[in-house]
Amino acid sequence: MRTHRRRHAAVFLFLSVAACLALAGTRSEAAVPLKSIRIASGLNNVLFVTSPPGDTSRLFVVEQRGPDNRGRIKIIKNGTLLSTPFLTTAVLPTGFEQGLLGLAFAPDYATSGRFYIHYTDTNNNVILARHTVSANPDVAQATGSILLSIPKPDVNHNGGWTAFGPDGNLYFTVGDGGGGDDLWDNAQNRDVLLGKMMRIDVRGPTYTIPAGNPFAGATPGLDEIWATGLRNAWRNSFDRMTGDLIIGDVGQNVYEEVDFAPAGTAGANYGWKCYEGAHRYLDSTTNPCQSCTDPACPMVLPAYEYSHESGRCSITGGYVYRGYDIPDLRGTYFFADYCTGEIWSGVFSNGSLTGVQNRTAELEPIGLSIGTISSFGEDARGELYICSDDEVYKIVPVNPTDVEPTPPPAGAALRVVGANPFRVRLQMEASSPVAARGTVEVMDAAGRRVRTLVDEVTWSGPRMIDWDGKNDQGRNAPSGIYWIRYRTETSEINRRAVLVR
Ligand SMILES: [Ca+2]
Ligand SMILES: [Ca+2]
Repeated sequence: MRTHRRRHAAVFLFLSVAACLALAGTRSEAAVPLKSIRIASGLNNVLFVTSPPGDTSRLFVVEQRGPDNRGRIKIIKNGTLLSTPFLTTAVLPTGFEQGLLGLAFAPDYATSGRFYIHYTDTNNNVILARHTVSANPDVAQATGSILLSIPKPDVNHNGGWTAFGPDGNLYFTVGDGGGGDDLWDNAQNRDVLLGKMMRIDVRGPTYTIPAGNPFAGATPGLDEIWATGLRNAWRNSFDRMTGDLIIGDVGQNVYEEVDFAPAGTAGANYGWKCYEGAHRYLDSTTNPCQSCTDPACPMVLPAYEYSHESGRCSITGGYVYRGYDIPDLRGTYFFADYCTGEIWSGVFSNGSLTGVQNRTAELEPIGLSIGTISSFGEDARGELYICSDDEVYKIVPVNPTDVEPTPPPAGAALRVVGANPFRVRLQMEASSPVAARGTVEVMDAAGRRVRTLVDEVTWSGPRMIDWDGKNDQGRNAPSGIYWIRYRTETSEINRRAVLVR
C-alpha cells in the first residue's frame, strides 16, 4: 500500500493527513487467524449490538424496524436469542436511514437502569430518549422520556450513534440534515445540531451541559455541540483503553473517511462540506470564518480515507479491539464498507490509521456471506461483533487453542506499563472487570495528594492513564518517590513510582 502525505497550505492541521489508498485484497498476516461465527439470525434489520457495562451474559441487539415498522431491542442471553423484546418502539418512519438507530447503556446502568436510544420519529425529527429497565431485567419500561428532539429538513443523514465517553457524558451524532452536498450548509453552522457530534451530561433528571463543551454559555454556538463538520457520522467509538474517539464519517461521492481525536479533544471541525475526505470540496458561508481556508477556523482532516472504487460506497466505522479472547488483536481497529461488505483493520499511530489490511477473506464465514455490514459492536468484555442484515456475527480466532486468552482481572488492577523510574511520563493501565466508579490520584511520600488523574469516572475494562509529572497546579513535581492510588467503591490499590528529573 502506498501512502501519500498531502499538505494543505491554507489549512492548519491538528492531525496528520489522510492516506490515499490502494486497498489490497491480501489476506491478513496477523499472527492469529480470525474468522467470524454467526451467533444470531432471523432478526430484522440489525443496526447495532452492545452490552451494559460489566454485563457479560447479555448482548443487546438493535433492530431498525420489524415488519410492523416498530424498532426493537432484543437480548441474546448466554447465547440464546430471547423471544420477548427488551423494548418495542412506536411505529417509526420507513425511510432507508430512518427507524431505531442507536442504543447506549448508562455507565451506572446496574443501579440506575437507565439507557438511551436514538431514533427518528414520524415528523422527521431525530430523537434522543431515555428509558429505564422494569422490575424484569430482560424487559424495559415501554415509555421513556425525550431529552432532545432535533428537526431535520430531509429524511436521510440522521447520524444514529450514541455512546458514553470515558468522562461519563453521553455523546451522539446527527447527520447534516440530508439531501446531498449539505444543501443547507448545516455541518459548518454552529447554531444548528445537524452535522455535529453532541456531548451532554444525563446524570440528572433531564440533561445539562458539561463543563468544557467548546461552545458552552456565552461562546457563540449551541452549547450541546462537541464537534462540527460531520456529514453523516454513522458509527463511531471510544477506544475503551485510551479514551480516544474514532469517527467513521460517510462521504458524498468519492471519499469515505475515518477521523481520530485524542481523548478529550473538544471543538474539532472535521471539515464537511469544505472537505470530502482530505479533498477540498465546496464552499461554506455558515463557517464562523465564512471561509473554508482561513487558518483561524482550522479543520481536522481524516486519519484515513478510501475512495468509491470497486463498488465501495459508505463507511461503517468500528472499534479498536480491547477484548480478552484474542490478546494479539489488542489495539487493532476494525471497520467496513457497507456496500461491498469488505472489512479492514489497522492501527492508529500519531493520528493516522496505519497498516490497513483487508480482512474480508478471513472474516467471511465459510459457506456464508456476511452481506451488507451496518455496524460493529462491542460487548462488556470488549469482544467484537458484526451486524449484517438479519444476523449477528462474532469475531473469534480460527482455532481457539492458537491463543491464550487473558482472563479479565478478578478485581480492579493497576499496573505501570512504561518506564519506572520515569523522567517525562508515567504510563499506567487501570482495569476494572465490572463497571465501577474510580479515582486515580498521585500521592507524595508524605501522603499528600499531588495530582488527581481521574476523578470519579465510571469505566469497565482496561484504561490507559498517564502522569506527566506535574501537580494539580500544572507545575513540575520534584524528583522523588510517589504513590499512584487507584480507588473504586470496593477496593484501593497503590503502586510506587519514581520520578527522576
Ligand atoms: Ca453557546
Ligand atoms: Ca471530514
